[in-house]
Amino acid sequence: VDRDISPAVVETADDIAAMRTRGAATIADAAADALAIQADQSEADSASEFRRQLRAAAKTLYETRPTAVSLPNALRYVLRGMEGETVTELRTTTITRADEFRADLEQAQTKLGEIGANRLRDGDVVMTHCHSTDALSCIEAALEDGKEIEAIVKETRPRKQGHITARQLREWDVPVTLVVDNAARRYLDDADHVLVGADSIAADGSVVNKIGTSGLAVNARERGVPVMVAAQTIKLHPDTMTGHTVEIEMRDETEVLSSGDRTAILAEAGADDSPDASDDGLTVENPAFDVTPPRHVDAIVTERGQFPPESIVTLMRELFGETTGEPWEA
Ligand code: RUB
Repeated sequence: VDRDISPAVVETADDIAAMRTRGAATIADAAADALAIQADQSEADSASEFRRQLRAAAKTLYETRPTAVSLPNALRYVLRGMEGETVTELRTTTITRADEFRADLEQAQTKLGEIGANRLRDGDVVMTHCHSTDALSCIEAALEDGKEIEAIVKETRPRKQGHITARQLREWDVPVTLVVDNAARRYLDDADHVLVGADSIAADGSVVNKIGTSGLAVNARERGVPVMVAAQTIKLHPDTMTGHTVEIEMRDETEVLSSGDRTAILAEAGADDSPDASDDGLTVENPAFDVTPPRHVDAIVTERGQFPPESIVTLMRELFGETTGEPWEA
């Protein structure tokens, strides 16, 4: 551990890794805030040392979770705004840039919500998956327009982010029907929209979001229910323009199967579950995200307007232009 990295940065990184801070937009906001704190608390005695510390802090934050591109996009944005010859100048520009990023993030979400709300009619029933602040912003704006909205909320195993969505919707007085993930297809007949967020959007219009999104989208297409993805442009993944794929995070197996349950399964099966049995034949896979191909998505709603997934690449080119290396690797 680098002793010049602020404990606040380490704490933010730990919170992201452990999912106490979660969801792509919230992670980006927390990361920008952490860089501002690093800039504020840095005791660097030279401009180059200050820059080194900020890059190290960004790297610590970057290495927490791999899938939501809003995290590297946030770090890149803040570090590119770090300008000046002296520590004081660098500190000021970095903090200003982080504040600007966070304000833009909030504004983009509000704007996106207003655009997404136009797709929702009075009396519509929306099916959600996971917990997405961008998706909820669309519902919030529709409610502000005086529309009545109901929600079918998928539980979202293994971490049950559906509970967070249900809590927020009930706070807004939206009637909620909570269902287990496996019941989604049955309840699609009652839904007018599937509304989800995104962790990353690739140049071909593929949507990377919470595991289960792709199956939901396939079922929705089969049932004729439109799939709407609410994603600020911070979710656009620049590396995918040059052929890179988005890494899907694999999380700990204990999120799916506790060690107690594992022991019980193996004991009941009469298998050898001694700790030194290196391969007991029971494998748990726990991917956190999946990829929904563009043909199963009807619209990607951003703060820059609504796009068919196949044309999102034009927006990406406009926003990112030529991509360069990561600033924390400079
Ligand atoms: C969260 C998730 C959300 C997106 C979008 O996964 O998949 O749908 O991050 O959220 P996890 P937002 O719980 O594993 O972080 O719209 O708030 O950015």
